[in-house]
Amino acid sequence: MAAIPALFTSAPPIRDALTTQTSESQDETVKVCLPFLSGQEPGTRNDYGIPHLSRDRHIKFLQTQLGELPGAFKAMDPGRPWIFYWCLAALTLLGEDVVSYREKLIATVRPMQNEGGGFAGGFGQDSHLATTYAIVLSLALVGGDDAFEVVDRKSMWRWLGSLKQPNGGFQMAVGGEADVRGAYCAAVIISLLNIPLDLPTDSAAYSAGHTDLLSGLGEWISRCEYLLAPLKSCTSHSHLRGQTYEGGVSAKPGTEAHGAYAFCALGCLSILDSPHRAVPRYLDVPRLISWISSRQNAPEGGFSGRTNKLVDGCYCHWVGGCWPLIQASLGGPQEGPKAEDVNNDAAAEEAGDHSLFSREGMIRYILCCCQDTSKRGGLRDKPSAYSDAYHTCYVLSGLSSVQHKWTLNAARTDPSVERTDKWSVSPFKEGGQQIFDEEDRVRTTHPVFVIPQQKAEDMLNYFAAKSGF
Ligand code: FPP
Ligand code: K
Ligand code: ZN
Repeated sequence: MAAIPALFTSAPPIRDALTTQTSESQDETVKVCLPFLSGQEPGTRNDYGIPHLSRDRHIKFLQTQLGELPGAFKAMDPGRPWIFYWCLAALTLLGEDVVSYREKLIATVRPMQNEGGGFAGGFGQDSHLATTYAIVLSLALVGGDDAFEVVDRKSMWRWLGSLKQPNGGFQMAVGGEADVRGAYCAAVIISLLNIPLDLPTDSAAYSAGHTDLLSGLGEWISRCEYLLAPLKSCTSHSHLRGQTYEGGVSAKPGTEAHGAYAFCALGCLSILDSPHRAVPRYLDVPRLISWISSRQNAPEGGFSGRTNKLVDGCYCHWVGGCWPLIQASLGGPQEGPKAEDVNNDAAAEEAGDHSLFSREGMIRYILCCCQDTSKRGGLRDKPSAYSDAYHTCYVLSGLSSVQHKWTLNAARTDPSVERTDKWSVSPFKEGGQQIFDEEDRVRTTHPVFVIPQQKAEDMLNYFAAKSGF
């Protein structure tokens, strides 16, 4: 067995001597993770000291999470649509066919759609952007015309118009808060369902001078780049950006930067236009890279969501999933690796690893620390936490993103009509050396839509064939 690099088996060499509650939680986290990273926990490991993916256990865990759900009308739990998405997306990543859930999903989500547009978390509740996003993605995952036809696109268009704010952003629900989640969810929904962009004339945003659903959204996002007010006055930066203190993205202007919002901002911008155009137009990319890079920890190898907080498996997606979008923002359209080179270790070694983060660290954190290898199965935040559907979905999405390389092949030519670019994906071999076994590879998931590329295209193509409603 190859030795596990000391970076992942020892405490950090440089320490801040000041003890605080923050440093104590950090020390505790390292203590909890080290036995898992250094192979002291029981279980089979590969030649690199990494446990295998407990695929069957995770599949059973997800089936239980989905199966336990009560019948269509019984529960009023606003979080149910999320469970559908998390479980269906995670099962798909693990290689399961989720088409068999189609009828059950259709029957369950149909009554959640409101006449006024959008979906609520339960029958009789108000529509919410997060719920609607989770349901639209779930329908895309099970696929098929019957699933697509559940959505009433005309009332969806009216409802989205009522969420669009005079400042360009989106409220999560009518009269609710506007934040970057809303911007991303709305952009995904508008794009996948091919919602006509013309704003309904009774929209408050229309009265404020906006003409379409997506106008002013990039500018609104640029105002979420974390801002430290006192620095703003002493800079010559453009008024759009201000002087960013950390370089991350916050939920809404003036609040703390968090990884989940960085992903939402990058995802939304990559829908507004090709990432190499939209991202640098609205965000300060070097500072964002600096902030995102600072999220990865050693020895844990995973990512934290914000400065001075702990690693958590779900950030393997929210932060880890930023990298393909950052890479595309920097490199612009290019050819993907040639098929013959991908499977040729010497060629992969020569091509090198130009990743801006440690793929090895991320893989180690996921497979060593995030798997519940007991009978329960599922993936988790960290070894001291229980597995759940949310972490199972996002840890596996992160695993997929680190095991593959996404390339932006061709940018859209007319951003006012096209809402996607051409992407391709290939297996990633770290400098020709793959530290996980091939049997532990999961399926690919689109870097913007976070469902398989084919599933996103099926939905896009279905609705692209409809002009108007
Ligand atoms: C802090 O939680 C977490 C947040 C401030 C962000 C939560 C948002 C998401 C997970 C993404 C939502 C995205 C969509 C598409 C709806 P915490 O304080 O418990 O965790 P922390 O200590 O790791 O920051
Ligand atoms: K957390
Ligand atoms: Zn988490």
